[in-house]
Amino acid sequence: MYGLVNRAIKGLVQSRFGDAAWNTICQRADLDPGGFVAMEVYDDAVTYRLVEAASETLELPAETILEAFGEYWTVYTIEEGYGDLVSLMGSTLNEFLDNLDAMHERIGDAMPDLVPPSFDREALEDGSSILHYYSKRDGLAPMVIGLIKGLAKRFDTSIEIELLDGSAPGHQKFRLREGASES
Ligand code: 1DX
Repeated sequence: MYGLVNRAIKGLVQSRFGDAAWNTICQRADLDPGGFVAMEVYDDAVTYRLVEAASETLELPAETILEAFGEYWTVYTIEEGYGDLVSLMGSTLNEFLDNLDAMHERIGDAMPDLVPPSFDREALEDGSSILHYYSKRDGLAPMVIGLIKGLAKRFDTSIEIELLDGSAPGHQKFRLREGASES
């Protein structure tokens, strides 16, 4: 993944747990604590190692870290200058979700090594949605939960999100209920 992802993990850890925690995590993951270049591509294994080392160091489940990271990403990328693109892609949560693939296409035009996930939102009659998530990467569903929660905050709405069973390789489904009480 592009280094921007690993930089964001660094930002999350340093802001919540401080420099010492970050240095310990890098040591455990056998990585240079100095950092990552945003537009350089790193092996996905680097990111997975960071999450694993953070989980061990902070004594938190990897899922908790991934979810916190997803939520942080929605704030971090705006700070890093991608806010205009985000604004362009929608003014409501559902509109934004419906435009996520277009957004990744736009980013991919400039960043040819991007391996973006794909999302497809199915609106149900009762007003809830099924969000289909397709990815070449394993184990990142908790991060998607955080991403959606972060987006809900950004669009000033509340959301209930639940991972549904019956996933196929590379395909997971979530149920979204907007306007549900904050979870
Ligand atoms: F709900 O792969 C809201 O490297 C969402 O399954 C979900 O393959 C917002 F550094 C610049 C750069 C660069 C901008 F300049 C990426 F190169 C991308 C900014 C997306 C904002 C995907 C990051 C692939 C890197 C992937 C989880 C889970 C998608 C991470 C979240 C908006 C982003 O992102 C999976 C890669 C950006 C950039 C956004 C992503 C790669 C998302 C979302 N993805 C790089």
